[in-house]
Amino acid sequence: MARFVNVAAGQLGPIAKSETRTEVVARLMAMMRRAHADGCDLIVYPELALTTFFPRWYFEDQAEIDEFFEREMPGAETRRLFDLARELGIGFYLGYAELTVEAGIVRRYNTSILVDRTGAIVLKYRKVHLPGHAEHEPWRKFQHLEKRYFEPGAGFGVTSAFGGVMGMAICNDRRWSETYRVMGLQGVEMVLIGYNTPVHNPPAPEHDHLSLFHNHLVMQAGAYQNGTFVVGVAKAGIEEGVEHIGGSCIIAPSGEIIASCTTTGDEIAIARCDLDLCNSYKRTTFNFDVHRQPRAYGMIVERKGVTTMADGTPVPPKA
Ligand code: CDV
Repeated sequence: MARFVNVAAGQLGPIAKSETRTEVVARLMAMMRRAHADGCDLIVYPELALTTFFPRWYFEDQAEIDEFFEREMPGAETRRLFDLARELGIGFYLGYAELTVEAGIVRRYNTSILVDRTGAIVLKYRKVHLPGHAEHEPWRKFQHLEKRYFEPGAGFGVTSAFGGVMGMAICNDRRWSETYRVMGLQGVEMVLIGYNTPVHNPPAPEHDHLSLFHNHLVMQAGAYQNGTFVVGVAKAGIEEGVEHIGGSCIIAPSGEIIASCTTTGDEIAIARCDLDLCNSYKRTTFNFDVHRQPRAYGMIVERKGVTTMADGTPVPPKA
């Protein structure tokens, strides 16, 4: 019997710094209603979907930073989204900034949750690949201070939900093949990814014209090489003066884009995903049990990086 998941990529246009959680949640709810009316089982929202993308600013006052964080999920303003999901019988992926206290220590993560049709959180993920920098760098047109405001999460879990094996990642994670492979090794069938990607990359402006191409390249490769659907969802448009790519899309295990948003505003793109399609890749070209050679891959976990000299010569790190 075929296993279908009707999924919506719930792209958001910009969120102003002055916009309240209540206003943003109303936008999310409007898209959830639309997705439900179109027969969806699941809607995927972007990374940090409840606020503006605040790591673009350097704040000295921790209290000001903490205004962007959620202390509970659901909380007072987000409960309505969970209630609506339960009422409509639709699930969702939501990215947000999480503040939690573990053994008396305050921790801050860039987090996503997967909520099922009953409104229950069935999986939580904390972003592993935090991009950017930790110190104020005034030479940039805008900051990217994720390394200052968050600590990295521990890994990539999956869960059985919506009739398949579901996994999550957040933004920069999508550029790393390890992200998909760790979930691929757990049999993932649909990877949900929210992102905020400025068109301009201050350390490498020569790549700016390729930002949409790279967005699709990495997600399409991750889907194909692991025989999984990938749903990539942007917060798009010009937010607080910074232009972000859109390009939200749903990708089949073939690596083909099967649905995509065409604007940089609030928009949903929908696809009917047959999860059994994953098997035609997982049982042939990418049958990991038959074809992988882990004995040849040790360096992937043993070595973190390599320094390349100006003339291209690689210098391995000291032991
Ligand atoms: N929010 C992100 O993780 N953004 C990163 C870049 C642009 C710093 C990304 O990989 O899209």
